[in-house]
Amino acid sequence: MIANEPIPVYTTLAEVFGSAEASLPYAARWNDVAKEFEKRFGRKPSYIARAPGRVNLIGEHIDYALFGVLPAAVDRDILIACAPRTLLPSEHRTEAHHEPGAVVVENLHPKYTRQIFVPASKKSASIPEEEVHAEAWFLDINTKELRWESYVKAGYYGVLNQHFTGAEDLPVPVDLLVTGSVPAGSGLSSSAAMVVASTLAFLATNGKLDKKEHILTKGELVQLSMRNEKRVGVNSGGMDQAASIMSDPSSALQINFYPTLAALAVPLPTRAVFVIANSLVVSDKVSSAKRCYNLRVVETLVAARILANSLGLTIGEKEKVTLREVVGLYQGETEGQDMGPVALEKTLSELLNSDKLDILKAFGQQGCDLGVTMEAMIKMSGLSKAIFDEVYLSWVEIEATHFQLYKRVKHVFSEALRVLSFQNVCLQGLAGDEAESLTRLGELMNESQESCSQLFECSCPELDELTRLAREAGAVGSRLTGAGWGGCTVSLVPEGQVDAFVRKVKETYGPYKSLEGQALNEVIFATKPGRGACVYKL
Ligand code: NG1
Repeated sequence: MIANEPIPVYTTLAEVFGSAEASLPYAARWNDVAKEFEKRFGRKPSYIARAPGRVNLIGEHIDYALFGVLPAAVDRDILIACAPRTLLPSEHRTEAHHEPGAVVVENLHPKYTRQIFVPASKKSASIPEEEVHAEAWFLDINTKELRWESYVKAGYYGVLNQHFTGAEDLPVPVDLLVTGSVPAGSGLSSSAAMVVASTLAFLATNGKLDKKEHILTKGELVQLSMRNEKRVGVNSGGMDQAASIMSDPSSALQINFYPTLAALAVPLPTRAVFVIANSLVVSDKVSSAKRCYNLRVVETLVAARILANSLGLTIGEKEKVTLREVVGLYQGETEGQDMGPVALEKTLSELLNSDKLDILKAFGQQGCDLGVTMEAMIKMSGLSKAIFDEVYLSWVEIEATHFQLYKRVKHVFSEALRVLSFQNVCLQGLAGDEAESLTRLGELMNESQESCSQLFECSCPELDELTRLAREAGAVGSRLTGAGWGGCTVSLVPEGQVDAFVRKVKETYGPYKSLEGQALNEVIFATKPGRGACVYKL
């Protein structure tokens, strides 16, 4: 089981990349960040934490409904060179960065300026009243606007609160230098890569990866990083952290979240090449969360309750039941049990092809284009307004006049089915005919794009256009990847046709016309599954 494997801590780059030869193209970048760390902080780094971005092949916006997804790590990543500083006795701590747990973080990219922050312990007077809760440590994270250091702080949060609960046990001050090659806001999950790398950097510098009595597993790091990332203000599912941590270069990763986190390597057809193309529309998930990402999380959760009620299932008043759990209860699955892919496929198809989802449409309305109002939604949920607010709105800010419950569930169920079909084609092949397999995988990707665009409304005109141009340029399938509303597309192109495909897209997609050379190569490139996160001990 991948989730039970330990977090790899390597001592050579050859181990990081599988062989000395494979490490060659990357060595200069790793050396540069180590040298630059020494120049800026006056000593060598003790560790370099690495976490990759990911491309999601199929299964969009269904991880937080607890359905399985199929991403793969890419070779673009975040590196954090880091070293602890000695914690001076209190009388010698003259500046903020001498305090226990103080962090000085710099970024090789000049756009991201140097930040210094000090975590406050619960007893400290500087913590705002409303933030004094069960946790031992507090870090001030701005959840209203996108700030680069928020992701560093998010990674630190869980490490502090999980590992430094005793009064005697204090975190060391740490210096960090970050460099990233995952384009930000592009749907390749630079955010999760930052959070995972940051979590690893703080664990390593505080000696928490060397503990003999408890070796941190990949599954535990996924759970910790998932909780950490939510601190930034986006109620994300666990796909990105799982892909960043558990990926393997030989295959894509089927990640299941229910009943527990589990990952399975899924080999891809040998002639399948996945090409990533950036729409050049930046998707700022934090600033748009209340109208986009977080709104979708709330819509799918409320829809799950309404559907459960209409199917006669019993759901506790304060339970935030997910769509996957509702499907399980409907099928007769008991707690902790997994009905398996065959039964899941059958149950999802039955629900989609029946009129059972009609309950989610607006009352007395023929079409469902308008969606339901907040008032109607509360009534449909069967909860009082007070309980509804507590369960569905107290932890998140959303902004909408109408809620599209029917369309969202149609997308989630059909997308979950497409993930199962995609895996089947990869695992079994279509009677050994690779061309036929590629065609089928491409169709599933195209259907996914249509569903994201029309039902989940997480595409945008540029993504629709870029996927269309990709199909015209020879892709057998093309879709947005990641949260959407901008960012990248992923296209499936048969091996041997990639160069012609890339050339054609470069010529036809409007926003690429002003780019040339390396800048153009940066926005469209072929990718293959990459390695998961690790720590390099220098
Ligand atoms: P990206 O593309 O990294 O923003 C987001 C979520 C995922 C998943 C996808 C949509 C985060 C960190 N990740 O991915 O969990 O829900 O959207 O499938 O928010």
